[in-house]
Amino acid sequence: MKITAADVVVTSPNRNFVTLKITTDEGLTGLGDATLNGRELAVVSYLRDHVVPLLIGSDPHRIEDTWQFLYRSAYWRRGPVTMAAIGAVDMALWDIKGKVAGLPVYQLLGGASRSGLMAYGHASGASLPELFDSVREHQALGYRSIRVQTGVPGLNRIYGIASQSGPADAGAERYDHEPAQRGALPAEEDWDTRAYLRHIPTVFEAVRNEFGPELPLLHDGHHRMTPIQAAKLGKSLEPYDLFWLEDCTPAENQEALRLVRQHTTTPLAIGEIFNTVWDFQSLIKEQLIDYVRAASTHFGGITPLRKVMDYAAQYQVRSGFHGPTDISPVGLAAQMHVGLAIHNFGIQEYMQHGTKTNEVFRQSFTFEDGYLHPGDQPGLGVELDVDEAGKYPYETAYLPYNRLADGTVHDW
Ligand code: KDG
Ligand code: MG
Repeated sequence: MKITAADVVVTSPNRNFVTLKITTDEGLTGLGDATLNGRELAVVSYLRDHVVPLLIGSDPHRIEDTWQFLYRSAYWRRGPVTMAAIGAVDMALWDIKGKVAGLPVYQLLGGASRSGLMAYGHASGASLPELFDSVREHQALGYRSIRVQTGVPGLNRIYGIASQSGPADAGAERYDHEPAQRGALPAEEDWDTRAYLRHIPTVFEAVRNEFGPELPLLHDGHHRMTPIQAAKLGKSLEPYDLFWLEDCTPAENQEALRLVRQHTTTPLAIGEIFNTVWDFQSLIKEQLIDYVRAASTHFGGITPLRKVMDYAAQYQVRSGFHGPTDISPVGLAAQMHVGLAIHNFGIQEYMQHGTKTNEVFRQSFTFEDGYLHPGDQPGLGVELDVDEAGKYPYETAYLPYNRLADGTVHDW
């Protein structure tokens, strides 16, 4: 079998997505997600100009070899653009292999290790009453684990508060553009870490009082704290028994996690902006984290995601793959197959795509009683409706950024 075509499809139904569609001489097709939120067109060029010409005529069955060839022959290794492009090729080849075998990809990875994937959704509110409504709304949608983000008194606009609120049946449209926003320039948000550190423990105390001790609760610090601030937050949240505290410090400074670990037993999750297995090497080996936040899309696909999880298994570190709406249904499906197959699955983030996105990407996964399952269609179980995709041209959109009260740019 040979690859005869590889097309890059850009579409913006509810938000921008970049999808690679590989076609073989036997008429089979495979899909890969190459969406890099806010920098989408850089990956489009990388694929169209530098990867697609290398794929034509090659054997789609050679997944590992193709991955190593694209990674090593570029010479310029790693980085989100390169790894999103390689990830899309890798997913598309697994999709094709599954279709040839007549099996869902999880069967090719060793078969199911569980019947479903526990998923968490995003509850948020500017105030406590809004937050409680949002938690109830997510419970009504079926979620059994919930991420909690709230407004902070004195700050106007911060990460993680859904831009729209509404009844449970509108939940699927809530995260259309989140957290990127359409427009020519990025939106500016404000930040004050001391105000945040004072407020967040009171929020978790209130949520525990309202919803009891059982509900698994998560929180995302979104890279904003210094190591000692993160240590303080982890310690102050211990009474509320978090499932995890995510991205408590900026990911570049991995030594920070040593200091945080010395002070708190709150479990730590990190890595949604990592793009290779090597980014996790020390953190896993030194047991500085509890959950791997990588996404198939930005991490080079299914092949390296499986490898990092096998490595993590030796250190009792579990998966918590990144699943916001900027991971397309193809990328989400890819990591659901990995999550179902590995032994050390932890939890899967699942925010729900909008209606138009679900018309462009026809999916076969299910979400029942808080558990996801990728379905049993051969391959990844997602098909792209190219005509539907064509209705929605790319629209410029950027992630917001932060400034402190004195105008200093801060981590977002
Ligand atoms: O594109 C950036 C988003 O994917 C990110 O802000 C979402 O932090 C995020 C999360 O945990 O889902
Ligand atoms: Mg995050």
